[in-house]
Amino acid sequence: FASDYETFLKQHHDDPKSNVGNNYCNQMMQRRDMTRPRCKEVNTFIHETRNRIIDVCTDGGGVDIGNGFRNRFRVTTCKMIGKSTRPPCEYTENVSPRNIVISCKSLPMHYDEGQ
Ligand code: T3P
Repeated sequence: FASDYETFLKQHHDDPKSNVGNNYCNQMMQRRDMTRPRCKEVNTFIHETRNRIIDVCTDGGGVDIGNGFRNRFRVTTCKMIGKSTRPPCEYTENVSPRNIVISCKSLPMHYDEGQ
């Protein structure tokens, strides 16, 4: 499952939060390859250490909710503006600590929203 983990990190891990100029989401979605061949509509970047993210997959690091583990992390969620997923795409960003859910196969694999 190592490659799923690498993909998870590429799409969802950015710590410390990169300083990429005036539009974080537009830059990061492109840099992390989520705007080709189509733009991904919603994607969250987690600004926490790898170890804290890996820890979420254990009972100590997150609350087991059956389909994954929940914890409160600092994140930036990027949302595509408009309906067309044809690049180039524009994104808005929402920055906050929020409850998120990560599903694991021993390592983090998949991002979900928490409540
Ligand atoms: P992935 O499986 O590549 O991690 O839920 C569908 C996809 O959208 C899934 O992608 C997770 C991603 N997503 C976010 O990253 N943040 C969000 O807030 C939501 C709702 C979805």
